Amino acid sequence: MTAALVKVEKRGQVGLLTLDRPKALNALSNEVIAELATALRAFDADDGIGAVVLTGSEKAFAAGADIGAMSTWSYADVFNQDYLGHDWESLRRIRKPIIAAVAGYALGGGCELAMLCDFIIAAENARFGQPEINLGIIPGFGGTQRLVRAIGKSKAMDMVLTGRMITAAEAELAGLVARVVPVERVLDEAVEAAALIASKSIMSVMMAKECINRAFEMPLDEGLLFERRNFHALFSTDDQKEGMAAFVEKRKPKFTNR
Ligand code: DAK
Repeated sequence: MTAALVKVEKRGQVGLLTLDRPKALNALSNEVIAELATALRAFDADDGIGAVVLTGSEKAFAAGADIGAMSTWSYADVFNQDYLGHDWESLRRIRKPIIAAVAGYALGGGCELAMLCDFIIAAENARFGQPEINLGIIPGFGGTQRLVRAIGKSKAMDMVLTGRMITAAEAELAGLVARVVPVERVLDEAVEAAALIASKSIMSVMMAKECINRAFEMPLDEGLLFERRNFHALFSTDDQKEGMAAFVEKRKPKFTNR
């Protein structure tokens, strides 16, 4: 049996996934993405898990898709096998929040994977980049789309066209990452944030995630209506009654996710 490329752990109500292919700086082979997709789907279906943290090593979150594997492929090879299509696409369907805890390199598909997560907590040594241009290709999983939405056209053009890396400090200033912390804190910070999220009502958490993601897809008018309908819907839940009763009674809420 081959060793797992993604370590799967539970810390209370937090699912923790660690990319574990150190010799290739966590390069995202088909096998890594398939394991990641399987583990995320399992956490998504697990009632005991409220949020997920995805991390790598201190040196690399992930240095991109596997260049060795890609190097000899033709257009027909990648098109016919829908290279990285199915499993990568399925990562977008996860309903529970995913926090990326990024230390070291997050390059190419690694940067795209971090951006696919709901937010990024970066270590001070994190480096983000879309260096595909140096390989004669372009980003293939959202680098030309999510990056623009995250940091705007000018900075996205700079990163994608020059292939240069940006520091954690630059990434925070640009709005790509939510927080920057010392490298030894990054995992704990992300797990604590995930535990805090997991302590809320999962229904409101998942609806909030859906609403925010819809902001990228919909005109404002439709997005506001989508938000309002979800807001209305939450008044049918036990957790809304419990959350508000607890506030009025000055106690902590006990959510049941119903
Ligand atoms: N793939 C395979 N192996 C990699 C790798 C990668 N992306 N990055 C690093 N490695 C391997 C190196 O080959 C080396 O292996 P050995 O020689 O020891 O066997 C080992 O990791 C350590 O790397 P270095 O010796 O280079 O370490 P350094 O500290 O000197 O440099 C570095 C670190 C991260 C700056 C450097 O390794 C580097 O530039 N790596 C390549 C970064 C890169 O260009 N990434 C973009 C790849 S293209 C799609 C989804 C995703 C994508 C496309 C489509 N669809 C859904 C359609 C994504 C594409 C990409 O990511």
